[in-house]
Amino acid sequence: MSGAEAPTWPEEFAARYRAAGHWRGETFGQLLRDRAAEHPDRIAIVDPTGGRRWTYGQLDRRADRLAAGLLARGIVKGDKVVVQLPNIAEFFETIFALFRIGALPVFALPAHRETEIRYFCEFTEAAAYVIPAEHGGFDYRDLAAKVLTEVPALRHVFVAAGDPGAFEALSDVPLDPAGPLAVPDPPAPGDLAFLQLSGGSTGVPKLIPRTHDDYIYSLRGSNELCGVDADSVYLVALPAAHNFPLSSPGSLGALYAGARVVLCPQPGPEVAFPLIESEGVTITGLVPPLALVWTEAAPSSAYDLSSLEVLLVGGAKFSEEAARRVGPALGCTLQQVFGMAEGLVNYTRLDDPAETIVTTQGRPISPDDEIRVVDDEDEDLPVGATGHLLTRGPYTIRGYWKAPEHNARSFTADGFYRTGDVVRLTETGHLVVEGRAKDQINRGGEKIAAEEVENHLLAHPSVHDANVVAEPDPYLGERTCAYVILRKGAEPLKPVAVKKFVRGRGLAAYKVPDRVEFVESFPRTGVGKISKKDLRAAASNGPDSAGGWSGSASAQPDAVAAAPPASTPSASNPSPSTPPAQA
Ligand code: OOB
Repeated sequence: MSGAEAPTWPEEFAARYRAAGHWRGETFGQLLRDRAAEHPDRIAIVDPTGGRRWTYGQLDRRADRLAAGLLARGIVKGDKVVVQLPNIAEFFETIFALFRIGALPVFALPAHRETEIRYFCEFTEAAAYVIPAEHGGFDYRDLAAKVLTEVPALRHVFVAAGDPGAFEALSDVPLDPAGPLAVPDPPAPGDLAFLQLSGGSTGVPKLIPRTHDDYIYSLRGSNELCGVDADSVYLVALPAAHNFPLSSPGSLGALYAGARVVLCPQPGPEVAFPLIESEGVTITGLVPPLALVWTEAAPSSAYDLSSLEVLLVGGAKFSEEAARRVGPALGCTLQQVFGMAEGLVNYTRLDDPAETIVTTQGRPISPDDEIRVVDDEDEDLPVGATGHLLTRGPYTIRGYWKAPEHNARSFTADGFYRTGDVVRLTETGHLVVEGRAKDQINRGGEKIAAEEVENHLLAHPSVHDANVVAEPDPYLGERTCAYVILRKGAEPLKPVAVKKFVRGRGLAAYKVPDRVEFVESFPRTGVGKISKKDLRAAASNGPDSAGGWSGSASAQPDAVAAAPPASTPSASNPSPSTPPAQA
């Protein structure tokens, strides 16, 4: 069952998924070729920056020319290329060129910084890194220059937009292949197409290997359930590389259908609403905080939003009250989506009763998605009971990329993925997300692994121990609170200094704790483990409510005189994985 780099589906399952017509032997390179042949002059990509509109024929041709140029630079099948691009047309030119070659995009987000990018480049032994010159006031060329000195194996940096500075402009790479592009060894449908990032709950993000066949099946299934066809216009409001706007049904679903993809440089109403009006956008996807903002802005907006038929909301739990407001405010159908980059995606159906749409997170795409709701001992629970969600199916991975130890924990012996989500199944087969068992903060759809941030806090010379938990936030749903125990005798620290330290470690800004609280000790469970549950309860009671456990019988002093060095395991991190910064 185990491939060299990642476990894959056992042949009996693969055969079943093929026989059912889920896996149809398609590849991304070929699907764009087919759409371009069917309707070369239809618009595929609208990029309002620079007023660009590429037809299917043009996108196909651009992908071919870039692929030829990349091949000439020595980028070959199986190579990894870290792609960190905002919502610009070159994102699609780049990934389709790589798909054609069989090189694998590694989907970084624009928010990622030195720590994450260095780790992706090192861990995947990336051959190239594709960036914009600048975006959101940040200079990616400086970041690339740092990463290049630290990761000598990285051979190329390509700048896809703006002044390339010391690097090569992506626009200088394309070559005119003599005749149709000849790829020496084109990818097969069962080959890996790309590596997606997991939200993660461990010290470093895990990479998710997705194949052409499995991902394209999820696109086809999503299109069907979301009503996407050749006349649809999909607005990419969230970062293009994230799994939700990429595939649920997302830009790739839209391209699969021969529809139009409109790139939104910013997700706020002031930028998105004019685009909805001018491009006749029919469908888009948002995380809950943005859906709230759109819902509030729409009734008084001067823009005509009547083309919008479907608003998908997911990535984090959408409250029932907020869900009820979407239809009246935006005049469209709400579709809740509960998905994960590892695979399984659930949608409420467009024709579900209104109550189902506002109170559940949908049901799986595929009749072959297997869902189990289990207790702590992996025993199946009856319908209606709340438990851990396990899943297996035709587009859910069987293991992370190069992570055998982690895979042994995250997957059951018979291949079910342990999602870390706590759910309840309704009589109609819909899922209701009730909570989370994984040690993660879901900050308005952005996932933060507590352990990753804890490891960075532990690297501070004055920090003896640290625990990071979620606290409720009216807008984001959750934000992060870090509880920190200082070393005995250490200079007192201010919360702002701790945040600055974490930011200075080169982390994406959304991972920097929103609140830092200094405590003398951590609450303990009956068996003496640190109780994150109690920390979460304290965090939700607001500032200065922590520490109530200090005098309790189960409390033990945590700050010891002879504190261990910052990188050694501590009480809350018995075996912290090496943070990317120290990798
Ligand atoms: C999407 O993908 P990821 O990989 O960033 O995060 C997956 C996790 C889920 O395991 C769950 O914990 C949470 O995000 N989540 C939701 C949710 N949708 C995702 N929790 C509650 N309610 C929801 N509706 O976030 C993602 C991928 C594809 C489509 C949509 C979202």
